[in-house]
Amino acid sequence: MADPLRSRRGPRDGPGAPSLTEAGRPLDPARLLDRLAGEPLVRDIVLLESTGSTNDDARRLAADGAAEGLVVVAGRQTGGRGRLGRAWHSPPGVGLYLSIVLRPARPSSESTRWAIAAAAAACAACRALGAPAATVKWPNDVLASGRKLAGILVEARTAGASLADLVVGIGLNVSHAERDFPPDLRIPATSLRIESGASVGLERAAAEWLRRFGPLHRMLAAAQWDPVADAWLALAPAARGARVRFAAPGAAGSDLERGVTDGLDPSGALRIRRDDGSFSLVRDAESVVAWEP
Ligand code: BT5
Repeated sequence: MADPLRSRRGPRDGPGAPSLTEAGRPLDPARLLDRLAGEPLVRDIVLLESTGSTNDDARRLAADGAAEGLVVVAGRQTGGRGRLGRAWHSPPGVGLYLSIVLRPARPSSESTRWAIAAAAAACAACRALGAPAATVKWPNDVLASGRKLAGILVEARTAGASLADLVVGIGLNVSHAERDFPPDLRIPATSLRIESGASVGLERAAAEWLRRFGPLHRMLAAAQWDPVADAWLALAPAARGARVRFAAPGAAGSDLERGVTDGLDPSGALRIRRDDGSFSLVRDAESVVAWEP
């Protein structure tokens, strides 16, 4: 991990600091904590100018005993990760790359609930930050006009059947221009700036997410799933009533079935009603190969 700045002051504060508008300025931990006044989730912030992956850093700190509420945030990532070994493109200065350590005393089978909560909070934050048409695609992509605005990566460490700790990472495209994205993304990408034309600062983006995620996390930690699922469903129009083609668990790779989405089960899996009235539960995004209008 490179150069942690644990202080609550940003690296550019003080005399001689460059005068920058909030957009384009590095995230400042003190200003982020000010913005979070009244939201108790964040206890400490590790700010890194550059790192491999904030999720890796947060997992290491969690394994070393970091308390719930430790946030790792970086100006850029050289090895930003998505799910299944995929990369998260993390150029300097334009994106939010943030991970938080959580320690809910819950069964490990519930870890996907936190991905659902984090995605709902990210989508609601994006709506508040100038992308009013943002929606969630199951389980945890935030899209605007079919382009990806944010992604969530939840990684759990277990102790027996319980969660030892959870690291929830968010990558949110804030002030990218079109040219800042690589051409070969699976889903085209977008940013808050592209969606709204307006400038959003990284602290504001982080605060909007954390202020929404905090209450959802506390509900899940208190075993309250329904309000979190409802918050997510309200932002995920394709999660109910959309025709899909999907691979049922255990099916051979090319063996696809058709059905209609029917919300979430309590583990966060997508329920799909087949045309014959039976149900299937899908647990990984790759099993749903086509969302039909
Ligand atoms: C995700 O994975 O969407 C989860 C991304 C989580 C990133 C955060 S950043 C802070 C923390 N530290 C980390 O190392 N990770 C977390 P997935 O659903 O697997 O999507 C990955 C796919 O999204 C890639 O294969 C690309 O096609 C696409 N992609 C990569 N970078 C992107 C970007 N900046 N914007 C939009 N799409 C992107």
